[in-house]
Amino acid sequence: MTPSISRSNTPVIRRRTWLTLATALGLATHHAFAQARQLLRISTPAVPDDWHARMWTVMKEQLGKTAPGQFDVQISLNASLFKQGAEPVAMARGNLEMTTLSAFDIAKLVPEFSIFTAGYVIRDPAHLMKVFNGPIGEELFKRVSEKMDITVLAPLYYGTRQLNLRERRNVRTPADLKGVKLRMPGSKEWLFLGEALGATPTPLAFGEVYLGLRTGTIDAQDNPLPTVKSAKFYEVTQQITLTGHLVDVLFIGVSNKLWATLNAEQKGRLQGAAQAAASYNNEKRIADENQMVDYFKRQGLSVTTPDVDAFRKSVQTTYLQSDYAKVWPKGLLDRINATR
Ligand code: KDO
Repeated sequence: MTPSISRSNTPVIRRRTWLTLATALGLATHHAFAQARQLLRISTPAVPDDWHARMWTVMKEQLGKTAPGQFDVQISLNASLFKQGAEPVAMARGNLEMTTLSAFDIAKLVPEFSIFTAGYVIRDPAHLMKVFNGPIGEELFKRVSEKMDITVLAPLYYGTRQLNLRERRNVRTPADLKGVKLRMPGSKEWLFLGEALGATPTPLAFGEVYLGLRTGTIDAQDNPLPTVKSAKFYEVTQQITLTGHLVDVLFIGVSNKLWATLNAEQKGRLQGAAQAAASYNNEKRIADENQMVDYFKRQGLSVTTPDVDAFRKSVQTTYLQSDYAKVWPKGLLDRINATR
């Protein structure tokens, strides 16, 4: 067959061959590009409306701008990928790249971290950020990397934990919580905090708390107020008691398995995006926390203020007399207290 002649004088058959070749090349490049993207699977028990869930989208969007096409960020909320507390093991096995770790998760493997699981140690969000963004954080994150194979990219303020009771009760001091089945996440470090508050701690995963409160298998739970709102615990409780017992922190962590494969520029981009996510969370959460008491009152809950000094004294004494305090590095508590 004689090839027809195009206006450009290029034989159509040759043009088609070029087109096919170019398309194939394009596809191959696209494929290689897609393959080169670093898989970043994120798992968290956080509910979609909570700030530490939304912040992952902030991180993803920032990475999309600063490192386009380099990361494949997959966000799983509501503990739909790994159950609460199982994330560090999943990371060690190479099944997960990122999560938020609590001080309680870390204390299982880095015992000195239990200092941050003790009530009334960190004073407020500003104190928390100073402690973790300074030399204390640096030293402790080194230990986390060595012992857990996880690099901490950013600390974040999770909020100040308050008591939230299913039924109204006069709570002034820890003695008033005697016999109250207080739900705590399922590890001995968490249960100890519940005990130190004077209650009967009952382990339960975050995702089961709503039903536990509704059915009465638990009498109370503790969480920061923005989470009481976003997880809708206020629908199944009648009282909030402002114990303020734990100014809680979470850490955005990445597995060292992934971290080691990144070049310096990618590390910088990922750290920058994680820090932007943490700042977003902190800003939104603090603003939200300030309006929460009014919000819950409007929802018909009673919001009470106990004798916080009595709680502080009792919780601090319980911790200082416990085995936990025995592994706290000498002088660390004083250094934390002295951080301003
Ligand atoms: C909870 O289970 O009470 C807790 O607040 C513990 C935190 O460390 C963290 O795991 C949090 O749940 C989840 O992110 C859900 O908000």
